[in-house]
This record gives sequence, C-alpha cells and structure tokens, in this order.
Amino acid sequence: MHATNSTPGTGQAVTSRPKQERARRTKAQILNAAAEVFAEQGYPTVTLQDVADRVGMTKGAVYFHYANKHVLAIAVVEEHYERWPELVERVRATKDNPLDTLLAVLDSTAEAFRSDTMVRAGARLQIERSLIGTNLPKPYEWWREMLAALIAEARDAGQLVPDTDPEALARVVVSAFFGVQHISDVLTERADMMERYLEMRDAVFKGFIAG
Ligand code: LUB
Repeated sequence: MHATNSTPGTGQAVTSRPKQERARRTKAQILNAAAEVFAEQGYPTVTLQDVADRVGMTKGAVYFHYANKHVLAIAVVEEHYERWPELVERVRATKDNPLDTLLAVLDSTAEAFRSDTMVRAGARLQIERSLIGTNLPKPYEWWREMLAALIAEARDAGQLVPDTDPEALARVVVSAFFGVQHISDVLTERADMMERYLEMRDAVFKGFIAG
C-alpha cells in the first residue's frame, strides 16, 4: 500500500497512485453505463439514478464524478469522438495506400456505429443536441476535414479521378454516412448497418475510382 505524503509547504495529502487509478476506473465504469442508458432511452428520460442503477453504484458516487446529466451527456459525446483519431491511426498502420486507408476507415466506422455502445450513444445524443444545450462538440466537421485529406491523398496518388473535389466528396460521404446510420438505427436498430453502408459506399465512390 503506497503511503500518502503531503506536498512540501502545502500540507495537502498527495493522492496515491492506486487511488487515482481507482477513480479513473470508476469514471470509466460510470461513462460506459451512461452510454448504455443514453443509447437505449435517449437524453430526456434518463436520470442519474438510472445510471447509478446500471453501474451498480449509489447516485452519490455518480454525482461525485459527474455533477449532472448534462455533464454526463457531454462526456459521452466527447468520449465517442475520441474513438475516431485512434481508429484512423490504427487503420493507417495496416494499409499501404490512401484509397485502401480511406475505405477501411469508413468500413471500421460503420462497424463501430453498429456495435460500439459509446458511438451509438454519442450519435443519439447528437441527434438530441437541441435538448442538451449548445456546449456539445460540433458534429460532422472533424469527419469532413479528415475524409477530405484522405480523398486528396488518394486522388494525388492516382487512385481517384483527377477532377475529384476532396471537400465536395467529403461532404457527400459524411451526409450519406450520417443518413445511412440514422435510417438503419430507426428501422432496424442498426442490424442492417453494414449492408446499407456498403451499398452507399460503393454507389458514392463508383464514379471516382480511377482506372
Ligand atoms: C457522423 C455522427 C453520425 C459523421 O460526425 C458526427 O458527429 C457523426 C454523429 O453525430 O455520422 C459521419 C461519419
């Protein structure tokens, strides 16, 4: 057991590393439970008590880490966005050309929308953003910028037709992807997500693949 000691001159106990690790784990457990409840029920009806019941903690324990439902919803949306840069880097490391990277990033994102509860919750909360307040992260823009960069790389590598406009194609892909995942969610709870996404991907890129 690590002894705690005070920071010289402050008299404040320095929290031991195990205690910090326990707090980090507790916050992660609460966030995962909140994502489950938000994804299932949506923002309006969820209470901190619902989250506490799901994670098996007292409401006070949840309240200690997240002061209210609004803060919790923002944390879930932010955590859902954390997934994407990591996903892009993971995919980039496995592909040797920009078009394969672009398509694999989109394929993996579609799978995440089908199976990752944090992503499903983040997407639902973004739909309900008018109920949550303006300080939710702005949606879509990160994806538009990231996809435009990958599309430009694929065009410059001769894999997309030379007159491909990366910004315009990125906007089309983000809009089409958003629509596919939303309609799949409403009609089948995303059970047909991969089939509908692949139809969209092949239709959108068909006219742009070079050669
Ligand atoms: C993506 C959604 C659903 C954009 O960027 C976002 O915020 C998105 C949820 O808000 O589609 C397309 C990958």
